[in-house]
Order: sequence, then C-alpha cells, then structure tokens
Amino acid sequence: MKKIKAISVSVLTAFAFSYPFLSQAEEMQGMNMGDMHGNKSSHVETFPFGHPGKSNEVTRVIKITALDFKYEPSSISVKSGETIKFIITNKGKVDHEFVLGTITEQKEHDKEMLDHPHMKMDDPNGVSIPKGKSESLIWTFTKPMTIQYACHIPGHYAAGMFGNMQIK
Ligand SMILES: [Cu+2]
Repeated sequence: MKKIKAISVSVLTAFAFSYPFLSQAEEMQGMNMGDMHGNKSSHVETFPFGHPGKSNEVTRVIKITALDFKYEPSSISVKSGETIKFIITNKGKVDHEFVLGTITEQKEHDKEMLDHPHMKMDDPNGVSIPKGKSESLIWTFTKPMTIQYACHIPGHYAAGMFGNMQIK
C-alpha cells in the first residue's frame, strides 16, 4: 500500500513538473501562430501604389519571364487605374519570386530576407514561382509613381533580379 502511494506521488510530481513546460511550449506556439495570423489579418493590403486586384476587374494581361537572374521584360509601364494580371513563367534553373514594391520597400525586404533566409513569402504583393512553373498576380494600380518588381530569394536582388515599373 505504502509503495503504491509513493509511486503515485512521484507520478503526480512528474506530471506537475512536465505539465507547466508543456503548456508553456504550447502557449508559445500558440502565440507565434497568433502573431502570424494577427499580422496577416491586420496586414493593410493597400500599398502606396495600389492593392491586390480581383480577377473580374482585370483590364490587361502582362506576361513576364523569370530567368537566372533577371526578368524579361526588364521594365514595364502601366497606368494608374489599371488592374493587371501578371503571368510570370519561371524558365530558370532555380525558384524565383515576383514581388511588387516601392524601391525603398524592395531594399528593406531584401535586407529582411538576408537576415531570415528561410522566411516564406506570403505577402499579398508577390508570388513565388518554382522553377518550370507559372504563377499569376492580379494588381490594381492607383497612383502614378515608379516601383520595382523583384525577387528576394537571397542573393537574387543583389544579382540584379529586379525590373522597374513605371505607373503613369
Ligand atoms: Cu530569383
């Protein structure tokens, strides 16, 4: 009897010790998830130059080829008010991205990616294009200015993988 009691106490103790760690780990995981979701839902999907567009509002399709390490064409001109469907085909030997942003944003984004090379891109203003695949991005442009489309896989932007986009 005495022995059984001793065992059950030690089991309880072990449980009591392990439980807080478990719950803390879970809490931390939950926090990260919450952060990520919070970021996404509170993500202002409006950018200085526009916002994601709807497929039924597309006014023009622009086809772009992603190569190692450049885009063709290397510059594009669009008009404020247009909703463009970009279809990007990756004909390179490695994966690429197509991210829209002001020149300042692109430089900041690139620095972030260099600091966190495994960060997955889930921004509304860009798409990842695995090698050999095509992806599309629909965007409504709202303000005349010059922006860039760029790839932020570490090293690609520095290698010159960006193009200038003039919004007229
Ligand atoms: Cu790239």
